[in-house]
Parts: sequence; C-alpha cells; structure tokens
Amino acid sequence: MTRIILHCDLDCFFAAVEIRDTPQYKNKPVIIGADPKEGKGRGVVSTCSYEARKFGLHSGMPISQAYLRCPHGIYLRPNFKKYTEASQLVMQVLKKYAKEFQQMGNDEAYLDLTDSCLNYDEAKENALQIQREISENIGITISIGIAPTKSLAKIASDCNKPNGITLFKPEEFKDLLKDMDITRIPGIGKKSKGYFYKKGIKKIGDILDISISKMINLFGEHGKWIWKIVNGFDNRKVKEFQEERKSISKERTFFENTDDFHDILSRLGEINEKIHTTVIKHHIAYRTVSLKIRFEGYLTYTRAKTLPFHIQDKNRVMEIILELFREFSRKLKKVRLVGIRLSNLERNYKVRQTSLLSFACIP
Ligand code: TTP
Ligand code: MG
Repeated sequence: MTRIILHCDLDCFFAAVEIRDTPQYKNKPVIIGADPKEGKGRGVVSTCSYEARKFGLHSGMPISQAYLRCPHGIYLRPNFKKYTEASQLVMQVLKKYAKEFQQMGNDEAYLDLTDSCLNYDEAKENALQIQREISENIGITISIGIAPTKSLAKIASDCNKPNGITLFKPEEFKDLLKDMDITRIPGIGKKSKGYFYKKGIKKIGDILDISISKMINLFGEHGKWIWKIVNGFDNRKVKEFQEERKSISKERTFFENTDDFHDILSRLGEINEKIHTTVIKHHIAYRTVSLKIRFEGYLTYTRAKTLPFHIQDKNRVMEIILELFREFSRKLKKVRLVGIRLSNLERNYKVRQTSLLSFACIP
C-alpha cells in the first residue's frame, strides 16, 4: 500500500525566531552565530535568514567569511533557550496531526498520515493547516514535503523553502526528481558530490537510469542505499527512534603512565577517530561529550559538556575534549587512562558536520 509521509522542516529556524521577536529584522540579512568582530572573529554561522543566503552565506561558514560577503548584516549570538521553547511548541502542534510522529533534531519531524488521509490532496490540506497553526501560534514558518517514503519526503520538504509544500505523488516522483542535482539526496553534500560526479552521476536521473547492481559496483553499500532512496524503496517506519545504545564510548590505558601532553592528546585523537567510524556508519548524532581521565593511584574523573543540539562533528568533539582537559592540565600526577563518551544519541541524517564526508567509510 502506498504510504503518505510528511517531512516538516522549519525555515532558517534560529533566525526566524529572532526575526519574530524583533520585527525590524524582517526582510533583512540576519545571521546567527559567532561574533564577527568586524571580520576578525572566529567561529561559524549557525544559520541565517534567506536574505543573507542571497549573499552566499550558509550554516557552517566561517563568520569572518560571512562578514566579508555581508558586512551590513545583522549578526546575533544564539539564544538557545528561546529556540528550545519554540521547538517544543512546534512539536506539540505537529504531534496532534498523526499518531506516528518522529522528531529529528530541533527543527524537523516526520508524520505518517497514511491512515488518516484518503489521498495526497487531503494530506496537502493537512499540511496547509499545520503551516497556518505554526505561523499563527508560534510566529515562524515551516516547509513540508509529502511523499511515499521518509527519504523522499525529506527531499521534497527542501524543494520549496521557505514556507513551501511539495508533493511527490507515487506516480510522479521520479519525473520530478530526474533533473535535480544529486546533492538534493540526504547524505550527499557539496564536498562528497565530486566522488559521484567523477563517475558520471550528476543528476538524480543518472541514478534512475542505472541498475542497483551497477550502483553497488560503483559506490558499494552507500550506492545501494542511494539507489533505493531515489527509486522509492525505503520502508523505514515513522516512529520515535529508540537507540538501544545509550552511549558510545572508548577508552585506552597507557602502556606506561604519562604526563606528556602530546601523548595524551594523540591517544584522545585516536579514540575520537575510532568512535566516529561507528558514529558515521550508523548515522548517529550526539549532544553530550564526556572526557574520562584516570591518574596513577586510580583517581578517576569524568567531565561532560552538553550542547543545545545534536551534532556529528569530529573536530568539535576534539575541541570540547581539549576544553574539558584543561582543568587537569596542571595536575602533577601522571595519566593512566583516557576515554571519550558520546551520549544523548539520536539517529539522524541531517547531522552537523564540518569536515567529514558522510561516506568516508566506504571502501
Ligand atoms: P537546519 O534545518 O539545517 O537549518 P535552518 O532551519 O536554519 O534552515 P533551512 O530553512 O534551510 O531548514 O537547522 C536547524 C537549526 O539548527 C538552525 O536554525 C541552526 C542550527 N544549526 C546549527 O547551529 N549549525 C549547523 O551547522 C546547522 C546546519 C544548523
Ligand atoms: Mg530547518
């Protein structure tokens, strides 16, 4: 039976909340992120309004670069408390529309309307109603994709942002997809597309034109999954993700206790690499990063940092570990063991990455 899945994704979420609260910001380039310090600032753009995107700004861009491109923009530091409140209100609205509801991160969710709507047109009426309710009650906009699978609904929700509704009806989606660039597919980013381009796969139509075995030959397991997605073979259900695992951790004992900072750091780096092989393979995002450290004499400490949203970012983890480590750097004792734990897990395709290619583990 054909399913009717909705993917709902808030538009420029953090920026939208700030614009709602300060109407003078409306229709202006608003950038949420680190302090640009007139171009000398460090850190990145969290998100920005669609006006700012016209200048080429986007999430993850160094804030100094954003400032160069858009010096007249309105630069704001994030206010996570406000975003968490808005996110909770949005999720309460979305939950009312379907028994099968799955939140992903802070600004997106899937709904399964197969049992409650007769057809796609009726689902579109529901989507319009959702948009109205969120705009009237919370004051921000949301884009919605409607399709027979979760991955197609996700591609659809991104097609007419902001405030759009995109239908991929079962009999139409291949036609609608065929001329789109492959970066529309979740998991293929700007950095990883070169890998596909080199083998002549540029448009989604190039994938639709070849067999699954050819895709497996060219790109291994990742290729197989991509082929399935665009051909509508993704039967993952809409349900709250329950990761049996509560955390992922690794630790290493030193051969000989050490107080050499470089030794300790390189061991933590190795552990971080190992953990991220698992994390990438299973599309896991995390919010809490913990450092464990044991000194000679068995004195053991753990220190943790919880972020406001889920990430999958190896470099950020290392930065946090260094931050947490600083407290111990003047201890006179030697270190016996170090470990990293990632917790508050979520399985998510839209993960915050800086330098990782999502298919880095493909042979
Ligand atoms: P997204 O849904 O990726 O972005 P968005 O809602 O701002 O824009 P779009 O209209 O394209 O959906 O992420 C949701 C929020 O998460 C975003 O408002 C800010 C935060 N975020 C970061 O802090 N860092 C990041 O790298 C990304 C991608 C998002
Ligand atoms: Mg969004």
